[in-house]
Amino acid sequence: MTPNLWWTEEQTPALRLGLRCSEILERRRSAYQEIAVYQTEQYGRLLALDDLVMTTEADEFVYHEMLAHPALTACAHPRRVLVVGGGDGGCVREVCRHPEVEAVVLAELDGEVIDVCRRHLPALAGALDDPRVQLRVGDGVAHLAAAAPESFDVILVDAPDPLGPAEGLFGAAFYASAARALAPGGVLAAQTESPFLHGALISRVQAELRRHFPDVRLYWAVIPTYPGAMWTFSLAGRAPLAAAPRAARLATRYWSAEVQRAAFALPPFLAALVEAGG
Ligand code: SPD
Repeated sequence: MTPNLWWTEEQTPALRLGLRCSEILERRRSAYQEIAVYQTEQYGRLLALDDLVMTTEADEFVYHEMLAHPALTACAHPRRVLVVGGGDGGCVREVCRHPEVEAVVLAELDGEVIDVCRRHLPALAGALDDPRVQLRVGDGVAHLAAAAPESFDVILVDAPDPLGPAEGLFGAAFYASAARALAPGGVLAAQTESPFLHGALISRVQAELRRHFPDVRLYWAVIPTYPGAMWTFSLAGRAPLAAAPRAARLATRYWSAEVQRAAFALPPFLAALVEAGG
C-alpha cells in the first residue's frame, strides 16, 4: 500500500476529480492508450484510460443500465445488438439481461482493455462469456461502416470521451453508418457526455442524428465520477418511438420504467441544448 496515493482526473484545466487509492492494481500501455485500474477507497475499483475515468465499481450500474435499457425497451424485437466500445463488458452485461436478445456483437478497439477488465472487473467483464456474445477487436467506426444493411436491431455506443480515435464515434459518418446498419424498427443509444462541459457536442450530435433518424431524444442520469455528474445519452429511432417502453422485468439498481420516463424530462438548459443544434 502506498501512503496518501491519490488518483486525479483533470476534467478541465480548472477542475479536477480526486480519489484516494489504496493500490494501483494494474497500469500498462497498449498500442492505443494507457490502461489502469486503481483500488479507490470511496468508489471501489476504477478503470481509467489515458487518466480519464471510464467506470468505477460504485457507479457503473447507473451508466450501463441507462445506456442499455432505454434502447432495448424502445425496440419491439431487440434480437441483434451491437455494442461499440465498452470493452469492460458492463453494457454487454445489461444487454444480456434481456431474454429476447439472441446475439450481441462487441466492437472494441483495444483488446487489452478487455483483458485488463477480465482480470480486475469480473462483475462487468464476466458478461463477455455469455454464449450470445461475439467479440470483435478493432475500430468501431470501420466495423459499422462494413456492417450489412439492417443487420442490427439495437446499436449502443459506449464511447470513451471524444478524444483521439474515439472522436469518430461522435461523427457524422458514424451516425450515417448506424442508421444504415439498423433494421427498420431499430434504435440507437449513445453516451453524449456532460451538459456542463460538452454542451456544444450535445447540440451537434442531436442535430446530426436528426439528419438520419425521424425520432431523436435526449435523456440524462447522475453519474458521480463523470465530469459534472449529470450525464446525457441520445436515443434515436429508425421509426417514431412508441410513447411507452416495452415492458421488461429486469434485476436493475437504477433503471426502471418510471426512472426512464423521468429521464426524458429535460431541465430548460438541456432542452435549449437540443434546440441549439437546429
Ligand atoms: N468521462 C467518462 C466517459 C466515459 C464513457 N464511457 C465509459 C465506458 C464504460 N463502459
